[in-house]
Amino acid sequence: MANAQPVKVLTIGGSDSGGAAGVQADLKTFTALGAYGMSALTVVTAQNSVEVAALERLSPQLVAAQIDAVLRDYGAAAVKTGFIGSAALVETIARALRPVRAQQAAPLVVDPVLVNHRGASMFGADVAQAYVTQLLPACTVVTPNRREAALLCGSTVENWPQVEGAARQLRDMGAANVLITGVPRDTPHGAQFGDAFCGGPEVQFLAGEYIETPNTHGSGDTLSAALAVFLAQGLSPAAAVAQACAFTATAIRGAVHWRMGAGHGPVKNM
Ligand code: PXL
Repeated sequence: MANAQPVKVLTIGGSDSGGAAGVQADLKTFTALGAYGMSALTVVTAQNSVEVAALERLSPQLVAAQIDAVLRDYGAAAVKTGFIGSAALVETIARALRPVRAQQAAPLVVDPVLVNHRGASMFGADVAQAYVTQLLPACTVVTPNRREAALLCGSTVENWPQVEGAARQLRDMGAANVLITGVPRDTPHGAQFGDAFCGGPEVQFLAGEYIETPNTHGSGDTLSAALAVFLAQGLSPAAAVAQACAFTATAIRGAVHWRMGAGHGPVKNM
């Protein structure tokens, strides 16, 4: 149909004034993939490609009010969470999402934003614990990188056997599907780089390519946003993950030589 109504997708996350990451990356990705984007902001950052200069949190009441307002009128065919940043807010969001999960069975993608781009933990252990108790049991797919998987599991996640163990553990914690991003794997043909997907007993290695570029700011947001769109469009989790990984690789490749700011620039997700 030429003018079919788009699927409606809600992102719950932070504003990046630089437009590379957070809700801005999500909304660009939604539009690029033909979805109708809606947003509930958790924090506002003053940020560019070099630094986060300031950050202000919105009240749990205002975050819940945004989610409620969107869901009771528009509804959502899928929801993703990004930057949340406090245990109380994780709980607020889990509670606010209960109706859409129960009544509309909307898929939920949880991108557990716990570390900065250098891999350093940004919050106390209570935030990771809140994800484990409140959001993992409700989610369709959780998309941690290796460091985030380690914080959620309370273990080291460096090599492939540890990645496999963490993926299974996250499923045991209640996540229906797990995608651990940016993982290494030794093969008879040498070291490979990719992602690990687990939607059942087996953990699958999804081979990718390591693309050398400073412009990866927002790549994780882009991946989880694309995943939410493909789930909203009715793809299975495994198919949606494959399509989202392909979209993200194309977005990173498309911006390899950009020089948008002086630091870590955006990916081409629009
Ligand atoms: O990419 C993770 C992320 C999510 N949300 C916000 C961010 C970032 C990283 O910069 O600023 C608001």
